[in-house]
Amino acid sequence: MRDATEALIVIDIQNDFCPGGALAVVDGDAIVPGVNGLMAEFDAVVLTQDWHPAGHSSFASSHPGQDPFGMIEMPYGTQVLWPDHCVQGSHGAAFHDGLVTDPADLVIRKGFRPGVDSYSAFFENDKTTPTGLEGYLRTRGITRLTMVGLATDFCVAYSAIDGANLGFDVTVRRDLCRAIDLDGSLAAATQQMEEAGVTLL
Ligand code: VGL
Ligand code: ZN
Repeated sequence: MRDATEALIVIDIQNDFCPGGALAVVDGDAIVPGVNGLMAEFDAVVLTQDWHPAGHSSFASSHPGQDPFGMIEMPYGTQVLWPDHCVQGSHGAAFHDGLVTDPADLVIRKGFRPGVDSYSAFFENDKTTPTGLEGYLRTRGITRLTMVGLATDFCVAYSAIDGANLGFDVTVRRDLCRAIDLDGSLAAATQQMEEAGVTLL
């Protein structure tokens, strides 16, 4: 059988990132039909799922006196504090109902360690703890990645930059992503993706 070479990486299309969810991204659900339609064009489809234990250290509620969207210093660097979201097993952590999941070869969960957040599909926010996705892709002979999903300026951007730095040929379909855009985070993430050599379509 021909080796797979090109994977579609579908980032965090979960209820909590869609309208009505705990950390809703404006129009987050609007990308679902387009993402579904793209799956058949790829040798491999990987879904990522933000998957936090209750009381996760990225939740503002875990830090007395802190509000969502504030910042704190963690041992691994500055961390944005989020509303409680994508708690393991909750409806919010489930994939959006309209997302077709049967074609996925792999679902990679991230953010399950209580003390460290994980935006990227490749590394946790300490930038050293791997999720295992790199090994999966390499052992399947995959060299090219197309990324879509939520949110453009956090999990998509971190995944795209790490992928490019690992030597994958990475394209982000911005029409099939939506952003949180916290204090200019979308512009900053766009610039960092460009600098990392990510192709932005
Ligand atoms: C995400 C913030 C917190 C994302 C996940 O999927 O972009 N953002 N957890
Ligand atoms: Zn999260």
